[in-house]
Amino acid sequence: MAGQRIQTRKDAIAERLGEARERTLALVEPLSEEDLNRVYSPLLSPLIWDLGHIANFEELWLVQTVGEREPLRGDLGRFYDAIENPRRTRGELPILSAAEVRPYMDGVRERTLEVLAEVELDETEDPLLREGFVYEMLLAHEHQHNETMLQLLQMVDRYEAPEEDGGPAGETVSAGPEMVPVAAGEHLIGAPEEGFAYDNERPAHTAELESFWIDRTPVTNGAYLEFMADTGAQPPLYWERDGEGGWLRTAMGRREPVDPAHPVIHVSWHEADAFARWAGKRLPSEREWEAAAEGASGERANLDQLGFGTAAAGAYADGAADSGAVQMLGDVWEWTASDFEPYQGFRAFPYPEYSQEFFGPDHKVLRGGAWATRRAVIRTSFRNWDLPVRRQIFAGFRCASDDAG
Ligand code: AVJ
Ligand code: FE
Repeated sequence: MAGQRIQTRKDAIAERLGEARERTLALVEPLSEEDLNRVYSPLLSPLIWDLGHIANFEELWLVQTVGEREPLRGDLGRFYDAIENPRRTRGELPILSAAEVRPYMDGVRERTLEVLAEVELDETEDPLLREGFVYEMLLAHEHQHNETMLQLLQMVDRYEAPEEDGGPAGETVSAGPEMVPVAAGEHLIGAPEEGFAYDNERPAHTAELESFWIDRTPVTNGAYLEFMADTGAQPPLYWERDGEGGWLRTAMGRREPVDPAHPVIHVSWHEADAFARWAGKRLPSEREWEAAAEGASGERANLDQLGFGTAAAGAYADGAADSGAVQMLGDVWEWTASDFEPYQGFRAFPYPEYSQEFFGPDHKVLRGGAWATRRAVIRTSFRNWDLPVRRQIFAGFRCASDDAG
């Protein structure tokens, strides 16, 4: 019986690894070799680097560490180390070419599946293997790199998005108050000990919060246009004048009128913070955000790259949090007021370069995931972070307030 159960777990892991790879390859399928190698921005790696890095990270953890085997291609690892090689230098590294990277990805995957067949996932004290932790980490890693790839794909002219079912186009838009209240009291923050989560989500703890109000939906393009008109603020990334006083979105080489009903996206933390103050509000702390997100549905949310864009603010109301806030998960990452700091009792696991290297006042926390985030990555305790000047990430925001405003 136990053998049967383990086999099922291993089959499920193998299937999910396959599905993750299918999506990665689908995203780059329309691109030429030249597109894959092209450096579009010093802020983003060429796509070819992401592909090699995904496979090299898999080799490091699932073949070398778990399987105690030698790497296929010697010291390749040093060029795919994200900390050693900042994004602006990745276009110049002697990494695998478009012709070499696919066989390398396939070769690593073959060995990953060999090791998976041998490994003990249940009757083990090894925290890396228990409940398949390292496999969950690898799945999340490939999924998360899809999102960095999508950031770059926003700059690719006439990029043809892969056809996916179940996009947000047909979702109805709910009406409701501008803000919803969250009662004072203790709220559970962070991820429990069981199940996969990143080290930065642990340990779980309670936070005593004052009562506060939070916007029911993410801030819209329409509201952001008012803010721009009133203050002279810059437009979000990928907006251009249409020549008649309006604005166009130009991501992926398209030119579409900005939809005032959709959440604003591709704004920096500084811009989000300035908007909140202009509106007489503030950004929520990350703990307030998590409290307001309790009960939000990850199933009824615009995630997983399905529609290749946002849904209108107020959509997916049946996925609302207990607070009544909608779209806490999906559509746009939401900037919070908080610096990325460890929770009290934090322990780096399994490697300090995922979170620990980034703790401190330089990075702000984002919550909730975006349309470009794979569904399996996100949960209400998930913490993302970036520099407050960053605009190429899929980030918007919603405001909070101490009173009803
Ligand atoms: C959590 C999105 C900030 O992209 O730098 C990918 C995720 N870490 N490979 C990043 C990550 C290692 C990370 N973020
Ligand atoms: Fe990575």
